[in-house]
Amino acid sequence: MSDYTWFEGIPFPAFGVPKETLQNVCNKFVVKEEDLILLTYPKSGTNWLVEIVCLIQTKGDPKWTQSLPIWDRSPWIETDIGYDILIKKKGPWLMTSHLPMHLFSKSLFSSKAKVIYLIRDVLVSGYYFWGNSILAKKPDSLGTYVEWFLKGNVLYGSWFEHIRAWLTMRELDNFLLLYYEDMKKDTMGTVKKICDFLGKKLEPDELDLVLKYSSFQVMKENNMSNYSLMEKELILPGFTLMRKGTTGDWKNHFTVAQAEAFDKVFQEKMAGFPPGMFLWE
Ligand code: PPS
Repeated sequence: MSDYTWFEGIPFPAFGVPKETLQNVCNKFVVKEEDLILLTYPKSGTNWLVEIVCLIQTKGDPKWTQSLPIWDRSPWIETDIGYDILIKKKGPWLMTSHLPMHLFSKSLFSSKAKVIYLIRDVLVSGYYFWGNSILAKKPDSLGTYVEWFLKGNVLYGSWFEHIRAWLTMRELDNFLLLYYEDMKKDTMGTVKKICDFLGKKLEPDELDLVLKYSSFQVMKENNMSNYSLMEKELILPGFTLMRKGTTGDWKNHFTVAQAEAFDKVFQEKMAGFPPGMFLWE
């Protein structure tokens, strides 16, 4: 079994996410008004979002995305390396986080810092990603992973609780909710939505460049974005960030019983949200 960093009853990767950093993020870190925070539960399409935001900032010029690792462009606040980069750097900050809401810096909730929260049906992606790294306990089958996932016994805790909590901010002006499934269907529409939210005006040819350089194929070949620079001792054969990049992959993997078990927990946990709130099939 992999070791974890346990914090407030939630397991985090033992490598790179120490308790002290989690405590600092939660209690000490002060978000600035001009910051932009990209928030996701793991495997929601975080890196795709980071790539798009970076390319919007450069108006489609890929020099930045092709010369600096993605985790240095938008540091992960809960990692020791990311936290260190952020506290040493003068703002405004672009940062990424998978943290559940109750463990994020309290300063966010009284600030006008912008937050983009991206959600996705993540289970199958997580099964392959964590299973091919040494960061998480390896399940003996997808069935076992489904059981762990439904109980929230996985890295970063319950996906359901993560979404429920962060979506309490969804009516705020400084909060943009995105869906991976929507991004796939209408990438240009999503990029324009992000531009509007950030107050960025890009020309049509610049928008085309954003799309081009954040495409699955280009990101897969970009060593600064495809995690090929990840420490080799953390990964197992078969590890990849850019696995398939599709929606609805559960249909290729779940048994009928697993799909029913998932639906049942989903209905219970997400009761209270308006119908049509979640876009996955
Ligand atoms: S992580 O490790 O939690 O930060 O992973 P995350 O980036 O959130 O999610 C990885 C999944 O996102 C897919 N991805 C993309 N899909 C479409 N287009 C682009 N450009 C893109 N970039 C990353 C990636 O393939 C992972 O999904 P799966 O289903 O595993 O392929």
